[in-house]
Amino acid sequence: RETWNDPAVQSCAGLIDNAQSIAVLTGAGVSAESGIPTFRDALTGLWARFDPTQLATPEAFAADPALVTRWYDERRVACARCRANAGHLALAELERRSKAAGCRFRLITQNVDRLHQLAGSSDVVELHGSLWDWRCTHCGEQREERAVPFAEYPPRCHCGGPRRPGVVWFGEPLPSEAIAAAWAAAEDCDLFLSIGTSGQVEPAASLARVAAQTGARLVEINPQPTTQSDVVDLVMRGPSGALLPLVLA
Ligand code: BJW
Ligand code: ZN
Repeated sequence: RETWNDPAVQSCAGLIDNAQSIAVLTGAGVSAESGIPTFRDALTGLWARFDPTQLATPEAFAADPALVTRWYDERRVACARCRANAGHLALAELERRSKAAGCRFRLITQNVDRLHQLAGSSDVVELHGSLWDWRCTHCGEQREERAVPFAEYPPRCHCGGPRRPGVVWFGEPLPSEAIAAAWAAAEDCDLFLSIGTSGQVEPAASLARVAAQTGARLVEINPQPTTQSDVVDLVMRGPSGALLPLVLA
C-alpha cells in the first residue's frame, strides 16, 4: 500500500508503461476540480442540499416533472460554465499515448457532464447517460440540448410531450451498449484505474472486481477511501487533477 508520494506516482507510471489493455472508470470526483459538486461528499455534494431519492428517480419525475427538470436545468447551467480540468486532459493524453503504443484503452464514466469529451477523450462509455441529452416521454425522440436555460419546466417536445434528462435514475437499467462495453473492457484489461468514484452505485461499482477477477492490476485515485480500496493494488490518496498529470509527467 502506498500513499500520495513519488514512489506511488512512479509505480503507477510503471504499471501504465507495462499495460497492454487499460480500462479507466471515472466518477464525480474527476470533475470536482472543474467546480462540479460530487454527489456524496458531505460538505459540497449536490445531495447534501437536495435529497437524491426525491429528485433522481422516475417516481419523482412522474410526481413533479417541473421540480425535477428545473433541478437538472440548474446543473446544465452550472455545467455549461465549467471547463475540463487537468485530470480530464491527462486522461485524454493517456488515451492518445496508449493507442500510439499499441495499448488498448477504454474510458468508462459515470459522469453526465461530457467534460471527458470536451478534454478530447474519444469513444467514452457513458454509463449514466448525459445531462445534455433530453428525450420525450411520449414519442421517445432524444436530442442534444445545449442551449441554457430552458424556457419552461418541463421542456416540451414538438409533439407536446414532457421531456426528461437522458440520465439513468435509480431503478432504471443502464444503456445496454454502455454496460456491455464497460464489462468487456473490465474483462479485457490488465490495468484498471478507478478515479474519483465512491463505488457506492451498482452496477458500475462491480467493474473493479470484474477486472480483479480476470487478473488485472488495480489503481485507485481518490482523496478518500472507497468500497474498492480493499481490492486495489495501488492507492493514490489525492485529487485526480493534481495526481494524473504527475503520473504522465
Ligand atoms: C475526488 C476528488 C478529486 C472528491 N479527485 N476524487 C446491487 C446492490 C445494491 C443495490 C443495487 C444493486 N444493483 C442495483 C442497485 C440499485 C441501485 C444502486 O446502486 N443503489 C445503491 C445506492 C445501493 N442502482 C441502480 O438503480 C442502477 N440501475 C440498475 O441497477 O438497474 C437494474 C435494472 C435492470 C433492469 C430493469 C430495471 C432495472 C442505476 C444507477 C443510476 C445512478 N444514477 C446516478 C444519477 C445520475 C443522474 C444525475 O446525475 O442526477 O448517477 S446516482 C449518482 O451516483 C450518479 C453518479 O454517476 C453515481 C456514482 O457516484 P460517484 O461518481 O461515485 O460520486 P460520489 O459523490 O459518490 O463520489 C465522489 C468521489 O469522488 C468520492 O469518493 C470522493 O472522495 C472523490 N473525490 N474530490 C478525485 N478532486
Ligand atoms: Zn415527443
